Amino acid sequence: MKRVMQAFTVVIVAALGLMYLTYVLNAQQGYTGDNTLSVYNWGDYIDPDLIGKFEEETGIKVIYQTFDSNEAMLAKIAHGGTAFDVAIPSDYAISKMKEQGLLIPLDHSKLPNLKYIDPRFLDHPFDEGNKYSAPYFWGTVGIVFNPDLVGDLAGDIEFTSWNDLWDERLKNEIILVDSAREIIGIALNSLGYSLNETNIDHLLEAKEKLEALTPNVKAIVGDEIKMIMANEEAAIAVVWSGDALDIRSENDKIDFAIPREGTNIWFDNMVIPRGAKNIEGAHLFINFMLDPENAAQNAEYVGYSTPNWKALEYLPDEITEDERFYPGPEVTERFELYENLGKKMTAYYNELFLEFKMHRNR
Ligand code: N2P
Repeated sequence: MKRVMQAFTVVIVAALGLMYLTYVLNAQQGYTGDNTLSVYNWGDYIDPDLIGKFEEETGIKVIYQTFDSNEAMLAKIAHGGTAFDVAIPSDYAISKMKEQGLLIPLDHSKLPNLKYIDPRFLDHPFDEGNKYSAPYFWGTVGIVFNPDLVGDLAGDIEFTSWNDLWDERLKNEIILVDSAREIIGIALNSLGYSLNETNIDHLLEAKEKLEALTPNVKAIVGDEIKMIMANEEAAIAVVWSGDALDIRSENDKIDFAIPREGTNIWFDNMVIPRGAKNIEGAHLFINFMLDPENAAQNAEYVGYSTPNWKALEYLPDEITEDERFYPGPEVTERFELYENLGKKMTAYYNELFLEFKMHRNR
């Protein structure tokens, strides 16, 4: 009996030793828990090689899903059916998620690479002290155009004003990004109103103005915009700034303009949504994306502007010095950040956008 007990003790001690060793080895790699990490990001918004690199470095398998608007992302996370460990919403959506208790605070001690973020992109009112969010990409909304195709139709147009989109020579030539705030926003901008307008008369005026754009609108789509523009199937598109660079990498004729009335400036940040199953892994992922070399590789691949000052050193000067993609603070000061307009107003914007889309199909 004594011998059996001794053998039993040896086996238990060996098993515990093995468990401890695995733990230490994993911990050295910064990984002590679950083997998967569920990431929820915008479409076309990461270099897939970086996912592979992260998996190799940590032994964590990434399950990756995408969304194409903040509204779609918010609905899915608020519904709670799927647990995500990391998501990448924009500023006003982060403020909404905070308000609805949908975010888990970040542990800054696990994010040493935060020091590479330009202070200009930290501590914004949508998340003071970056308690819940770490910067990923930033940008604006503008007009991508093909000067040859526009030239054939209306050579004098350079899109210095949002109102140029309404020129009747541009019939069936404009592609719009399928996103409510952006599209209501171009009408608001063209009328000189705020992108956070809550005055119903002004909003109805904007909707009427949008409906007048209908003859010029060829399609309202998501990431397909890039293919349509690269293939020269349309002359003009309203898109987020980084998409312009991505299209340009396929077709160097393509140009990009930010109209003089101003535009939206946005900041997309990484967060950990409520219900996350791998909080440790989420911090590893966020810190990995904050690493300057990884951030530069990501920016080069997707075309968007990085908030990582150190990453800028690895990027071509012709891009980081281009004011359209890296506008300085004196320029962006004139741009407007979307505010969290509250449930009712957000629903109203969505409804106006839907009505515009329905009007097009009539
Ligand atoms: C689209 C990513 C755009 C993000 N692929 C705009 N916030």
